[in-house]
Amino acid sequence: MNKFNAKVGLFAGIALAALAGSIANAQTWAEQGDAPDLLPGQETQGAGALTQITGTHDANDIDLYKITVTDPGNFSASTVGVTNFDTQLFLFDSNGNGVTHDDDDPAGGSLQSVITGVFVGSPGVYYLAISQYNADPNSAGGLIWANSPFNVERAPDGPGAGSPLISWTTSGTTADVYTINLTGAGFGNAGGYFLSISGQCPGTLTVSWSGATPSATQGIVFALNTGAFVIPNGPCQGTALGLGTQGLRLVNTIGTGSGSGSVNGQAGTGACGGYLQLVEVPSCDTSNVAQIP
Ligand SMILES: [Ca+2]
Ligand SMILES: [Ca+2]
Ligand SMILES: [Ca+2]
Repeated sequence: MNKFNAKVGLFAGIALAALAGSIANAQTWAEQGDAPDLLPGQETQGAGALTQITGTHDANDIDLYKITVTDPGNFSASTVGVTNFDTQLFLFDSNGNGVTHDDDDPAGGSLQSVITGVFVGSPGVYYLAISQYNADPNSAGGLIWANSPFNVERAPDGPGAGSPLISWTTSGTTADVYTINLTGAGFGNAGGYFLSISGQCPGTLTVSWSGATPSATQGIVFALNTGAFVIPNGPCQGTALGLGTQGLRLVNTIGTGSGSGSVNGQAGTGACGGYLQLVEVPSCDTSNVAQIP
């Protein structure tokens, strides 16, 4: 990214603070109280990648979390090896329509669950539900997914497949604790502000964004590592990034246009494998963190 025309001022605090020590990551979300069974669920809150959710099922409990899928090609949610009971995982879109579901591990034959981005069309806000077998989601049309086959990740295939979540079946499930491991995911409070990077490194990269506030200003911030850097001053003082301090710098400030758009830049070898994140002013919303190819 060293040929991007760096600008200072609006985010000048970042350069100063790059000298400060790194700040611990907070990439796990622990259930607060009881996550709701239905939308709007419980919003996971933090910066950077969301790598794990931990929680507790009460008897007959369902827990639904608002997350973001930042990288559909690498998205996964899994309870295999980290949860003991017979789990089910379900992913719903921002309107509560079913996206993907698994009951029992398609690969290993265990009773825990794995879902991927295979049916996730685009990055954005999604709702991840964990239930204990055999509590299943209903829409106005009935079951959103058929009860079986168990060992197959499936898009909605039940009689209620075309309508959003409104209720769950109950079947006398018992209290237990769970852990869900995630990849390609971010926290729910990241909203719909997304960054993606295409192209080659070294070479020409295209940085694309969507879901920004129209006509706002955004900074493109680079770092060699992910982390939880907090902007120390300036208009976004206190905003936590998903970036660490290695090589941290503002590479450009640009408009958001209509809220989506793209910009090209030349990336040198020193930028390859690094990370970019967008910060919008004046809202100080942050995008997901994307890795340079
Ligand atoms: Ca719960
Ligand atoms: Ca619940
Ligand atoms: Ca299961």
